[in-house]
Amino acid sequence: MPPYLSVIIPAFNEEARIVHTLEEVVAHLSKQAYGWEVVVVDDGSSDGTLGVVTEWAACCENVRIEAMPHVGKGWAVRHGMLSSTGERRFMCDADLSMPIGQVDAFLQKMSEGYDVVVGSREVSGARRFGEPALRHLMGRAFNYLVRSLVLRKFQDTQCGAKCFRSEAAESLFRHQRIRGFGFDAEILFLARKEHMRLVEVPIDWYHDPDSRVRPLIDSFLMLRDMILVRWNHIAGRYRTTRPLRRAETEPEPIEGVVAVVVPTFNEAENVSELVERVLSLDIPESRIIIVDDNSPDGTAEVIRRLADRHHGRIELVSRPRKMGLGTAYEEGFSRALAGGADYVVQTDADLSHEPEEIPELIRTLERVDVAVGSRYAPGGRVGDGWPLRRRLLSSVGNRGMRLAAGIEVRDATTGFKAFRAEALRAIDLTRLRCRGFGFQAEVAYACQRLGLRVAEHPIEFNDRTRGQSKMSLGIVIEALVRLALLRFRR
Ligand SMILES: Nc1nc2c(ncn2[C@@H]2O[C@H](COP(=O)(O)OP(=O)(O)OP(=O)(O)O)[C@@H](O)[C@H]2O)c(=O)[nH]1
Ligand SMILES: [Mg+2]
Repeated sequence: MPPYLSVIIPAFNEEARIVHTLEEVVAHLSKQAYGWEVVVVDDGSSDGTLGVVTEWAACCENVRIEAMPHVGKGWAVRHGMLSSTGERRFMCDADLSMPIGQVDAFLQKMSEGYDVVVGSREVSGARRFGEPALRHLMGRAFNYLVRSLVLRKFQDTQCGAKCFRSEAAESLFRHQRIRGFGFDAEILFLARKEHMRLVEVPIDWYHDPDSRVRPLIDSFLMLRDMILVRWNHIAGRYRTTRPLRRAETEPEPIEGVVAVVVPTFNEAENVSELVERVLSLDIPESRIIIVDDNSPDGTAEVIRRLADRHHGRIELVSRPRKMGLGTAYEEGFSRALAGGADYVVQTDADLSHEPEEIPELIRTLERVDVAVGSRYAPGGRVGDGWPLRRRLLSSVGNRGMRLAAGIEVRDATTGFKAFRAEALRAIDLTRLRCRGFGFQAEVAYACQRLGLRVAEHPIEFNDRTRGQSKMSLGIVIEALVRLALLRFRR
C-alpha cells in the first residue's frame, strides 16, 4: 500500500542540519493517523550528509535516502518526486525554513481538490522572520521577473514548500528539464499549461542565515532558466502525450515472469529513475538485469544500492570493460532465459523509451512473437527535443540499414523491444555478427529470416535529458557496412 504522504527533502552538504530536520519531521508525522514516508535525496554532497542520513534512516523504516550525483536542487527534487509513492508528495527544504507542522494546511487544501499547493511567503497571512531587508528586496525583484516572463499572478514561486497530488507530480516532474533552482517556476508553468488546479497558501518563514542560496549568482542563473522555460515552450519541448489522470479502468496486471534487460555505460544519473519506474509497473513478477561495462561514472555502485533496496529484483552483470552493446544484450538475454523469464524486454537506460509502455509491449506479445517499440510506425514519433543532426542520423541510419539488410520492420534500430522467451531462444544470439550498434538491426533481420511474427507498437521517443549519447556517424557507418556484408554473404 502506498503511503498517503511522501515528504521529499533535497539535501546538498547538509550534514550539520539534516538530523535535526529529520527529527522534527518524523516527530510531526508520527503523530498523524495516515501512512507516510520521508525521502531524503542527497545531491552528491561532498560532506557527510549521505553517511549521517543513512545511519539515521537505518533506525526508522519510513525514512530512506536516495544518493544522486551532484546535479542541482531541481534534479534532486525530481528524483524524489518520481521515486516516491505517496498519494500526496510534499517537498520541503533541508533547513526547515518552514516548520513542518504547516504541512497540514497544504494537505487541507489538497483535500479541497487542488492538484498543486504552493507555499507562499507573500500572500496575505504569510509571515517572514529574520530576513534581511536587502535579501527580501532581491527576492521580490526576481519574482517580478519570473512573473512577467513565465508565471503571471504568482506571488512567490521560489518557496521550497510545495505539495502535489501523485498524478500531478508524475506528469509534471517527468517533463521537467531545469535542473537547478529555477525548476520551481518551470513546474508551476507546466502545471498551469496542463490546466491543473493551483493555489498558494500563506506560510510562516524563518530565514536561515546559513542559506545555500547565493542571492546574486542564483538570481542570475534563475533568470537564465526562465528564458530557457520560455524557449523550451516555444520549441515544443513540453508537448505532453501522457494523460494527466489515470484511466478509469485499470488494465489487468501482466501475468508471467518478465525480465527487463538494460545495457549501461555511464548512466549513473538515469538508472535509479529507470529502476523505480520499471518496478512500479503493474507486473508482479518482474526483474531487471543490468549489464554494465565498468562505467567510469560509478553506475555499478548506484545499481548495487538499488539492488540492496529491491531485494532479488535487480541483477547486475558487471563486465570488466566497454565490450559493446551487442555482447551486453547477449549476456543479459541469456541470463533472462536462464532465470526462467516468459517475456524478455530490452530498453535503453537513458529513459528515451517510456518504461510505462512496457506493459503494452508485453500485451502485444499475446498475438505475436516479437513486439517492437517503433518511432517510425504510424502513431509513433520522435520528441521535439531531438536535435536535427541526431534526427537525421537516426532516420538515415534506419533507412540505410533496412535497405542494406532488406529489413521490413519500420524501426530497425530501436532499442525497445519485447520477445516471447521461445522466440528469443530461436534466435541464436551467439551467431550474430554485429557487436555494436548494428545489433538491433541484425536482430530485426534474424526475426524476419526465422519467420517470427513481429508487430510494431508505436512509441514516442525522447532525447535523453541526462548523460552523454554514445551514438556517432562512425558507429552508423560501421553498422551499415556490416549489415550489407551480412546480406551479401547469405
Ligand atoms: N553495456 C554497454 N552499454 C552500452 C554501451 N554503449 C551504449 N550502451 C547503453 O546502450 C543504451 C543506448 O545507448 P545510447 O547512448 O542512449 O544510444 P542511443 O540511444 O542510440 O542514442 P542517444 O539516445 O542519442 O544517446 C544506453 O542504455 C547505453 O548506456 C556499451 O558499450 N556497453
Ligand atoms: Mg539513447
